[in-house]
Amino acid sequence: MAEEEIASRAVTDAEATRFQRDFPCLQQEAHGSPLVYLDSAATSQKPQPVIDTIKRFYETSYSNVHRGAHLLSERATDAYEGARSRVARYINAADSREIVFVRGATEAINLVAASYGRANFGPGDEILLTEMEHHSNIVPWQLVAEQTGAELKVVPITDDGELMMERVDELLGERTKMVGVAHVSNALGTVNPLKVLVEKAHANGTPVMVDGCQAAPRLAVDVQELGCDFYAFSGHKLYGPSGIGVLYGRQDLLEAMPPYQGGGEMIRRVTFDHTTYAGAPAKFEAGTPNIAGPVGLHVAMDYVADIGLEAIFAHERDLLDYATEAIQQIDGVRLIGTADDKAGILSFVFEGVHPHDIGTILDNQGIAVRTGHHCAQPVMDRFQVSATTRASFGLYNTREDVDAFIKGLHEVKAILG
Ligand code: 7TS
Repeated sequence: MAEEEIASRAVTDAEATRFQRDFPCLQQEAHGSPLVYLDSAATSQKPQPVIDTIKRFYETSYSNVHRGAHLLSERATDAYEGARSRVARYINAADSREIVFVRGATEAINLVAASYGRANFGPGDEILLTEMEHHSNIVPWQLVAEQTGAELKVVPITDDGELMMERVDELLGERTKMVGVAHVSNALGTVNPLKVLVEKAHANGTPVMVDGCQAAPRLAVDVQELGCDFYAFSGHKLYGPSGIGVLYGRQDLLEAMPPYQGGGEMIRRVTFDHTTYAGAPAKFEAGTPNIAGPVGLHVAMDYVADIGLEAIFAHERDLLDYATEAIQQIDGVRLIGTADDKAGILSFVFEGVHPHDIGTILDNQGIAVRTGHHCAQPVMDRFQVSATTRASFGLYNTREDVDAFIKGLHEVKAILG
């Protein structure tokens, strides 16, 4: 996309300031200064319509779903299934039966690893991951590898934090039974060339599991265009409630997969001798689900879609460029993650200063960032650091927030530098 076109479609700072007013949690001071929230990659704040809808749902329509023959159950079921259709539209799935409600991205990936993996992996088979994965797209595959005798292979990353795409062809082989990749890296901000990767994997007959946790809140996701087989994300990073997430799976794959957990609502017929299962997605939603979660997520998706994901991405990208330029003027700063294609996530280290100290000094000025390994220890190993400081942007951040953050870093330097 041409740069002017991106700029003309970006959320403006004035709009972001207006959106900020929709988020009650942002209307407060922290340690005597106005709160500057730069930790949306960990979790985002919730707009008033999401909070109000959840409250109203509990006040007027709450009941269990898919069972009672009464008015409230009907209302709750309609709201729950309406949310499923909303999610399908959000990521352009072909059918709402391809949407499984889970606890979050972590559970979505565990579900695929346990169900698809145990059914399809054997000794000597390979699972191809990348060096920039979040632990939740590594450990579930390690668990199933231990159980099946499969092995992990890893696509390395460059000094800029980009996938070494030229290594993919040699790593994809006859034994590769799954590719697992983040759409956007939470530790580096890199946006991965998914379409190319999916094409390569499919040419090899290998399905692709995408961890879309950091992409779904900031990029327009079209699972049909991407061509991926599975796509996972969490509601809480998408301005919705925590405890609700989404697994998208291609219908033929979901139908062929065995259940992940057993219990109520996932069966067709149960006897002590034999049980038959419901079709997807019910087969993967055993027990009473999080009922209000999808209802809140529905409204969060409406909120984000009204603003427009292209406009949100362009705005976060503007903040990233503005912050990147300013932070590079500070002596001793080293950026971790300098890919060409980056989303609104800025990770860095400060020579001789521990990230936790940076986090504490910024917090004293009301600025919330995340410090640590970001559940991506292989990334830390790759860049030979134990931790980074990370500022991440949301639709409600402004250049004024970035100015406060940069001023805060100068303060860090004055105290510790
Ligand atoms: N994948 C990515 C890329 C993530 O960023 C996260 C959470 C997860 C998976 C797991 O999501 P969950 O909702 O199931 O926990 N990332 C972060 C983070 O960067 N800081 O706190 C949580």
